[in-house]
Amino acid sequence: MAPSAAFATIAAPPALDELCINTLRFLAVDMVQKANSGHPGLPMGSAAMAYALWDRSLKYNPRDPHWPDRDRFILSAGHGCALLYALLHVTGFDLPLEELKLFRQWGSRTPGHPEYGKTPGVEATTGPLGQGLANGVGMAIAEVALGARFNRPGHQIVDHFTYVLVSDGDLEEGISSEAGSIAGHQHLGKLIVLYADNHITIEGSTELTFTEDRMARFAAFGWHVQRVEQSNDVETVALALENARKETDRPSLIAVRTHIGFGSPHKQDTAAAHGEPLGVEEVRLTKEAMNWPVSPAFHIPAEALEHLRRAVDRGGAAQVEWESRFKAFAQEYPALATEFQRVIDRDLPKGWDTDLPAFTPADGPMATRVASGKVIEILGSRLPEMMGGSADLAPSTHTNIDGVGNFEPEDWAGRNMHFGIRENAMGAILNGMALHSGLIPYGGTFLVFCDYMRPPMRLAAMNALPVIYIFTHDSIGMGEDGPTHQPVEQLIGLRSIPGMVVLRPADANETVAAWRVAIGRKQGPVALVLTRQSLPVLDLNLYPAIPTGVLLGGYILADSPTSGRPDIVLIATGSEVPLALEGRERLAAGGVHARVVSMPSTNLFAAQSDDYRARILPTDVPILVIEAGSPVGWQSFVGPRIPVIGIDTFGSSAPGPVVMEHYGFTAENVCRQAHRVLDRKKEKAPCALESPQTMEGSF
Ligand SMILES: Cc1ncc(C[n+]2csc(CCOP(=O)(O)OP(=O)(O)O)c2C)c(N)n1
Repeated sequence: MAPSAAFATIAAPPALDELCINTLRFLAVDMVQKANSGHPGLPMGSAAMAYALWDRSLKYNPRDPHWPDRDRFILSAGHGCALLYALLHVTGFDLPLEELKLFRQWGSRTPGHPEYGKTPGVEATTGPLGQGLANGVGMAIAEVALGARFNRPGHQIVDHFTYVLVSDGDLEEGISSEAGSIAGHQHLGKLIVLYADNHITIEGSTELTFTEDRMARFAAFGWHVQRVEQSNDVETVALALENARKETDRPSLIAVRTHIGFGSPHKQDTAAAHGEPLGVEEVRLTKEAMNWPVSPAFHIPAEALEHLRRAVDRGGAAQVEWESRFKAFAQEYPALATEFQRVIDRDLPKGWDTDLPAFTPADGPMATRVASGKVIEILGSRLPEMMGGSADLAPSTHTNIDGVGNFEPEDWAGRNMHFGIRENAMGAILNGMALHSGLIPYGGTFLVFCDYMRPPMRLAAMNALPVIYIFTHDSIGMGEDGPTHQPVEQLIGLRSIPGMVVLRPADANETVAAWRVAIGRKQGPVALVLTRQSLPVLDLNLYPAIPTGVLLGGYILADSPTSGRPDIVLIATGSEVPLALEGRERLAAGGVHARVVSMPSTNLFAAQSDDYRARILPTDVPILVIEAGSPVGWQSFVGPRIPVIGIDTFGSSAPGPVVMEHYGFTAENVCRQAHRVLDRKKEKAPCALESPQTMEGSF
């Protein structure tokens, strides 16, 4: 599809092109040299192709970096960010030259790798190689999904391209195959990837490690592939981009034979140009060789700036043109236009969470994954922006929404996504969808496999992206599949990601409340950690605190029978809450008054006032924690000497209840350990009629 008329550009004469490209090159060189840190090589080699894109076809408005129908540009090779900052400055984004001079310095808007939210025009935080490419796939998915939902005959209000610039490292990372395969399968024709094919990585030539035919590989994924041999030939790159845009049925890869450190007499085409400043002398020699003034640094020729800054008028006109089209759309489809604005702003419709189900014990024991599936059904029907799926585990993770169809090339309006067994790409695609805006993305797998998507989860948290993860089979209680599938250290791993909210609900009703948190959180990811095994439904008549308590992260589920101070507080999460309740009964029979605190989210609880936390966990009352996961982390959270019934080894293959019992997750052991906490000298505690058979857990 060709760019809209309002976006047609007039090519500069070749000499002016070269001046503009060298402006970008030397701004990057000077930034890295001044910071004495950074990566000059990729910017020097890729400046021409980036210029060809930004000057000839990229649809963006430097004065409004958030305009919904702009083209997206992601620098997946984030280490080359000096190039991106140079582009943003010269084209007129709010990034003054002063900021370029503060590259990589404390408090600047030009950090060492692009950070979403810090620099206007940066569409994604990049640096961990491969992630940006998969983010681009997510953005391209968001574009077609929103187009399918909102576009009407004669009204193409969602109609933009997603461009990604990748390096060898991006394509070496496995995620590029995961994401490339999905993009090809989905026929994402408006995804265009420029590949800086410079044959160099940090350790030397790509001949060392990377010798497959990359073009054939992407062609096999179903991509349209092109090669450009002369990276500095702006017209050829522009033509390849034009061809790529015309190819609407397949994503495009354009491999451009670039030269790392282009122009540097001693460092071009060597790994030395990759990750360190050229050096004062080499900068001088490079500038002389390319007929560029050696000083002052950060030189921007007036003609180049004048030409590049035309982006402001051009982008402004493109936006105005879109806005007038949107107005016409709004006149014909007012409700749809209001809805479009709502989802782009990630506002929730009124009443989205009214009358969510209240489960009763009469519903029978229910796994929290099953309860979650029921909530997804309801929320999915109320929130058409909910879109997601699973990494080939939907029947287990209960992530599908009935009746909304599959997202597939024949039906981009479908909302059930099949990511295939590609967790890393799934996470990064969800990030891309969230970065695009207009959708509430979610993805599911077994909790143990969240390790496969840790890199994108970390980025989601860093970027405060509203992505929802549904992790089922949440403990050794999942049973027969054994230690490879039984998560132990994953819970603390997730909780330790700054900005990630983890919720491990104790029953179906806590699951409803957990979903309320997840959908209501507009900034930052939420991980829902759910059981495979059935759990009793907690009676809301007996435990009325559940719906509001979950929102606070931890709350008193059942207090000591006397209104006074409890003898002990039992903190439990998820499937261990029923054990704590039963343990409390047994303790009561022995005259010990226990309070049960359900703590579905340590993250949310930690965010409450000191006052609230002290009310729930009085500082002078002993505590026992019960959680079928690694005990690491609890002590720093509740106190250094607090005992935990947890697991400090891997699980075992056997039916879930057997495994749980062997690792000490029984009401009897809860009772016994509570007695030990209260009176370590006591030999026998009145917790069971027979002598205990269980192991004690990592007490
Ligand atoms: C996941 C990940 N692993 C390792 C790195 C460290 N690293 C940064 S750039 C790079 C490779 C450089 O080669 P290439 O991608 O070809 O970039 P170029 O040399 O062209 O700048 C590596 C290993 C990283 N940023 N991300």
